[in-house]
Amino acid sequence: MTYQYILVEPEPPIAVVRFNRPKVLNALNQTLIGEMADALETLDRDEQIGCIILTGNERAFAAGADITEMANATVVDQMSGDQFSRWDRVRRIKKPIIAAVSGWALGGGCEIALMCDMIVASESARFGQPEINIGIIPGAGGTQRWAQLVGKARAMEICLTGDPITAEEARAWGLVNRVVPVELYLEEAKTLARKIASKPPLAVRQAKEAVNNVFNDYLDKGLTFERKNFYMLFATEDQKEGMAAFVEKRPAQWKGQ
Ligand code: CO8
Repeated sequence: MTYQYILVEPEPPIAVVRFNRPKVLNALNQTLIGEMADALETLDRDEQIGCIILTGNERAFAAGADITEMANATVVDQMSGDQFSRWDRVRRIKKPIIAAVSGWALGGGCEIALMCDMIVASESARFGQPEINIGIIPGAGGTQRWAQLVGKARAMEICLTGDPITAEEARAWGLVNRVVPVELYLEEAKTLARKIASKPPLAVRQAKEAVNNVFNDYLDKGLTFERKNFYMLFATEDQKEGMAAFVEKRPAQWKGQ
């Protein structure tokens, strides 16, 4: 499997899918999201693979959606692009996915980590939803999954301040399974993945599906609601200003327009 923005490293019975845009901290462009969905679906069909790891590099898991790609998008571009159909494909993967996170997991990057079934973090990992700082909100499930996983007060703070939390805070909040030194996080994720891959595959699949069932009804409605609000913000001047300010490396001037 050869892709432009990800690397796929099969190590049966596990496989590692690695985001590979290091110069922009693995910012998620549309092509990368499509490649991730393709690779995960291919591995999901591969009988040799029992568990999948999604990772980035030590400095960044992924610093969010590619702001340069989104900066000039209109509501019509957002709606007609139907980008979330690619994200939905990740939700349908039947094999367990472990996020091995070091450095920044922000915006859409954090949302990918939260879509995974478990998270192993390095001590340097930082989780957050900084969309508010560029005039938008999370669009790939952040408002819904944070609220479900850590409660309303913490979800509000994450989404309204944009401030990230540390790996240790994420562990204390129940978001992360393990926190280990940076040189060990990928190996720790592989050990966990190999353990799961050694279990009976059909029982593993049914267990994942059953746990996710707790969240599914609420998520289906919540994701639709969040997407509408996300799209709507692309009609505002504050979204254009917020993203232009990021690209031009200056503070944004909000107008409430
Ligand atoms: N998009 C595009 N480029 C990025 C992004 C990004 N999200 N993040 C970092 N980069 C680029 C920088 O522009 C910089 O490029 P250059 O070297 O050409 O100037 C390079 O990566 C390195 O970044 P910094 O120099 O900024 O590195 P620092 O260590 O100083 O700062 C930070 C690291 C704090 C992570 C900083 O880069 C930052 O704030 N990045 C943006 C974080 C952010 O706002 N993420 C949310 C994006 S919006 C989003 O994810 C919405 C998801 C909606 C659903 C999905 C739809 C597709």
